[in-house]
Amino acid sequence: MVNFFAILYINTLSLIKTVMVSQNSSSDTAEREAWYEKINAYQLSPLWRFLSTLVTPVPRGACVPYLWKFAEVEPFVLEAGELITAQEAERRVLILENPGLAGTSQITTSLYAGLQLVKPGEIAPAHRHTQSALRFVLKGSGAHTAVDGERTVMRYGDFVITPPGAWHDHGNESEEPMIWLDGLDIPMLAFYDASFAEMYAEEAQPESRKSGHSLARYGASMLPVDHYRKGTVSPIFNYPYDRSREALEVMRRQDEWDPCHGLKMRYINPETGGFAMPTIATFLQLLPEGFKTTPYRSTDATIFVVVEGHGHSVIDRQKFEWSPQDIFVVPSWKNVIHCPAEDTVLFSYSDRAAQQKLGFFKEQRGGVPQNPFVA
Ligand code: GTQ
Repeated sequence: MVNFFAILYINTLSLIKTVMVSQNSSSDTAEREAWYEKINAYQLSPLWRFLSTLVTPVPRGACVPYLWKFAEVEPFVLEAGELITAQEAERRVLILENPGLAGTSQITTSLYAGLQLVKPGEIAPAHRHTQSALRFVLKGSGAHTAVDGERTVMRYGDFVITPPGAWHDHGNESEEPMIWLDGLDIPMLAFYDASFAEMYAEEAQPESRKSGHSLARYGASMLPVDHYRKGTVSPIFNYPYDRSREALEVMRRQDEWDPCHGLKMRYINPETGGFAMPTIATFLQLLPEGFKTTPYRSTDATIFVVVEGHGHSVIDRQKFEWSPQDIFVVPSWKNVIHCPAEDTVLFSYSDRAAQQKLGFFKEQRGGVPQNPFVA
């Protein structure tokens, strides 16, 4: 790893030198300028003027660290519930937009996040789309999502999947409003220009399987005898928090804490052992009181949700205080350390599932100083 980064730094140095020479705009004579304009009419442009911004020595996206305090934004989510119905809005969601990505509806360069409200008695009508969606429940208990004919009742901390192309509607037959975080790969599908969506003929899809069926069939460390891999997405679509939390609690007794992550698990597709979703990786981690993580950075900008505990994180040298239900973003290649003031559970999601499949995911542990040649 050290050698790899040493080589990276040397390469970076030579790249910067090349770029400095070629980017010196004062060397762009009037003759060159006129020529650039001439070829521009033919939809051509000289790479040497853009190389350094196209092929950067380290990730240099516009995404910035940010934290949403649930207590601050929840009133607005509830106010939205007075302004418009779930039926009219189709999805009544407040988008969490990264301040560095204004106007894009993105929380990171590749991912979307929003806070969805479903009030008692409401239905968010059935539709389907090529985007993958996850729900992470933040408030309320007892509302449901229906996916491909099966309903799942949702509770605090549950991680729920809507696979690409699957019909889904949300309903709330409980007595209280429900709020969850939506995480989708909308920017990725937009990048590939591969978005398709349609409404279902009815408001809610018919129930064709009993609630709990998928979890029983696929979530008990068994698969039906003749079941072989069917697709790219997990057949489990609700990973209940009580099960995942219990697993972390039992494992902590071994006292095997990772310096960067505490006790961190990834949600899997039981058919393959791969990530539960094709493009989005999801994780749940336990950090014990007083644990201070070692700096860590990776190329998958990550959205964290505080499920339990108070504390703070330092992201790219900025401090963010958090408490339960807060949501924060760690951009690509920015160092993060977590400092829980009490036992803490963090849920997180990122595009690591996609990056690993495509072969460019990188991570670095231990807080090696920033490349000094990069501002
Ligand atoms: O619940 O299907 O936040 O389609 C954005 C787009 C939620 C959903 C969002 C969606 C949904």
